[in-house]
Amino acid sequence: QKTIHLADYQPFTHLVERVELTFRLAPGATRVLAQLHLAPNPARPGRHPLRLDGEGLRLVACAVAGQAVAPALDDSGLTIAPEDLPEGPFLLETEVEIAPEANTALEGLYMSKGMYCTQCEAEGFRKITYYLDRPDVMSRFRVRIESDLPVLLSNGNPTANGQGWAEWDDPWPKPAYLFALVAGDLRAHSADFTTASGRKVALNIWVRPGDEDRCAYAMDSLIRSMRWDEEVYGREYDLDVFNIVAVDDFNMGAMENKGLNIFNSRYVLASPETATDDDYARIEAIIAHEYFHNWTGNRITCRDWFQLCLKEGLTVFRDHQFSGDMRSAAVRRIEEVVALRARQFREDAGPLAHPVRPESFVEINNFYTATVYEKGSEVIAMLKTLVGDQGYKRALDLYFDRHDGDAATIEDWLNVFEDATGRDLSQFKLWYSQAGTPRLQVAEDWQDGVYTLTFTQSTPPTPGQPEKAPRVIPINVGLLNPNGDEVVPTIMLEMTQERQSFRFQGLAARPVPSILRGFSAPVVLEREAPPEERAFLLAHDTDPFNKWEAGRALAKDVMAAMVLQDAPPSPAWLDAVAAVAFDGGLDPAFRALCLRLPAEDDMAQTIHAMGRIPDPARIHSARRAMAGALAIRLGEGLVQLCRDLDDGAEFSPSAEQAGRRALRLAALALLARRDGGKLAAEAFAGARSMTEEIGALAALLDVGQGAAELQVFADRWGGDANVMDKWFALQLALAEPGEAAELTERLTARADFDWKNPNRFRSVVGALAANHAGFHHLSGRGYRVVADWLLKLDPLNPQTAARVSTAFETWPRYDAARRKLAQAELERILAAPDLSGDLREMAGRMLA
Ligand code: DPP
Ligand code: ZN
Repeated sequence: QKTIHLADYQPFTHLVERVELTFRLAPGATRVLAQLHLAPNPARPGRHPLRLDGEGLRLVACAVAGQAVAPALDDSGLTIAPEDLPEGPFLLETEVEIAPEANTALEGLYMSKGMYCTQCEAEGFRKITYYLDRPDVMSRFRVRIESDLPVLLSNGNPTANGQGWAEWDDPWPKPAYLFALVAGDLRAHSADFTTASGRKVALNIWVRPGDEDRCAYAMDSLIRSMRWDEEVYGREYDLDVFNIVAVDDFNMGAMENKGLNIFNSRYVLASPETATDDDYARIEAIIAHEYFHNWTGNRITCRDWFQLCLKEGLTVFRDHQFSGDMRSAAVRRIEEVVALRARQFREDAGPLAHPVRPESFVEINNFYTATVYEKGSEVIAMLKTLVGDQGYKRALDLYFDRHDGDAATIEDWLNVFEDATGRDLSQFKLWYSQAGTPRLQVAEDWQDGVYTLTFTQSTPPTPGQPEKAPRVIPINVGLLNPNGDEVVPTIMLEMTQERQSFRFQGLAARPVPSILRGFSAPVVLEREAPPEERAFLLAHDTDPFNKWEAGRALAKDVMAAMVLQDAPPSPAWLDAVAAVAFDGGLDPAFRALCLRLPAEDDMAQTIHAMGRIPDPARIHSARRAMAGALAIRLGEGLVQLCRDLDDGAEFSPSAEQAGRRALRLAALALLARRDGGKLAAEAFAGARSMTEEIGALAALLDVGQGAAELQVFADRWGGDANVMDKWFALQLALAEPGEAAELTERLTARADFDWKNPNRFRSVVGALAANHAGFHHLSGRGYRVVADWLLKLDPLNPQTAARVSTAFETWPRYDAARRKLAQAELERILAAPDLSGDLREMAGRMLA
């Protein structure tokens, strides 16, 4: 396996001026004819051989300037010697044969339930034809598809079609990873959109027959995304058509191919009966994300894969902004941070930690990570906080102006901020090169009316980076009077040193600080505070994120004391939660978030950061006990809450209604601990939406009930794979620690456990891995079952196997017995014959 280094970047020897592709589709033997109009790249003077990437292709013919040539072939491509190449521009023609029906890796051209589709990011195009498969090689593509299937799609605009063929022309130069082709018996849900400058765009969402009536929400999200990008970023769509295709077998969430986005069907299809409120929110966010890539990713792409965060961090940031504008910004921010801590902080604290812009990799597919995406987005959020809204707007305008049509780098990105704002960002750039989550300690001082906050930053060592330099950290702070009034509204403190003090004068009394408002930097705030202060902020903070955060910190303090000191659930915490739960003046969605207890894995991460060894079984019991105590403390009020929130209104996926449902279901889950699930069973029977159906079922399973309801659910939804994925995942999420592995074995033995489908694999094997106490059960069975399935999937679909393997990344935090068991499984994986490069890299890094 070869390691690729950022420092080794060189422009390619040749340029591609134009590409013409013809596809003669057949499941077992598709022919791909390629005409590449090539020219030597002036940036690489001298005569060079032509090296093209290609994997799993059968070369049928190859000609240069009309003359047949015999290139040197190997496993990863072909080489044509300089003496076989003309000196100036020339035409290279190749014909290859591939077998889409045999493609189980779901990269390149493959088949899903009778339809052809492609996935080329990052390096899938080389499985379709010989090409210069790297993002800085951009070209215009014309495509002809020949097939008897009724719908034939590719990038760009349709130019001509007839019986059994269609032609497409994409006027925008693009790298091969944005190429797409779809052929199938599909139906469209259509609409149109007129851009700000009056261009009329045909919008289609293509699905299998029967699914047309589940596309309305995705279409609505698309139209709102298109409008929003015009209004907020001044970016218009640039083709006559925008197509989205839903496919059931897909490794990722979705893919932003130019003019032809391809989506995992679970992020397109929605109806009230089949999609939860969370599904609706995700569909909205992912539709927006892929659409926004049209400018941040496609019009401006990445020079090389090390720059992946250039498009992903920015596009995640943009989809966060969009969701915040469409829904409650405060609630969205809290959910973003919950996800960031659960996935990115976890990654940053373990053996897979890497910088937002990595400097080397073996398999690029392994770097589509929470760090590149989510931390990449947080870095941009900080940049915006530092330069202000106006500075950000000027920088982005300059970015689009200066780099439209480019394959750009993080240096280009930071330069536009420096040029637009006059700021020196050399220290800020450390956020792109240093891995690890900074810890921020706070000391306070109050003397003679002067209040001083002193911060100290440090970042633990990460693989290959023992020492870290201090970073720029924007710390948003507000101060409250002891009576609850805000005396200093949010201001940004810009920390640049390892240790730094900030003074506040003219205060009448010692204030209570609200630090890191809005989660203004992706750091761990290490500040011990008495429970009274946390409860005070939960009651009075004007910053909604920090208000929630105070309750979260209090809950974590309580859980840690229960786990480490056998303490009972603290009455102060119970009272504080009760006050929020029943405060009708607060947004129901916010109240629901405050009722959610910290996840077990998150708690293990926190206990580990305290220098202690987390015990998954104890954490699990403590969390249960907290829920039980809360159910008792909230008492009959919960029944009233459920009643008040059930207003019988007609279903709408609005954030407002979703918030009411979330609070009602949170109350229902607590009530189940008091009444054995009586009300939850009624709610299940009377459910009018998937949110209620799955929420009530979860409440039942959580108290050991629900067997009959599980059966009802399976009978009702057995024909709907996306809904059944929920059925599989929910049981595993709520399985008792000692039973999770065995349940997995039972579920994987079912005929409908279609393990080659990535969604189903993740819903079962991924769900076991996400059951913290079950996966880390001391029997070692959780580790073993997951490892067995990774080894089984790897030969067919290395990308998904490698992704799910990150379940093991936390092994170093546990006790010696668990570490030994987990290590043994990773070693067993590494020793497997014919292991994929993807999984080998992951297992190797986790053991290093
Ligand atoms: N399709 C993936 C995404 O949009 C990779 N680009 O993030
Ligand atoms: Zn993306």
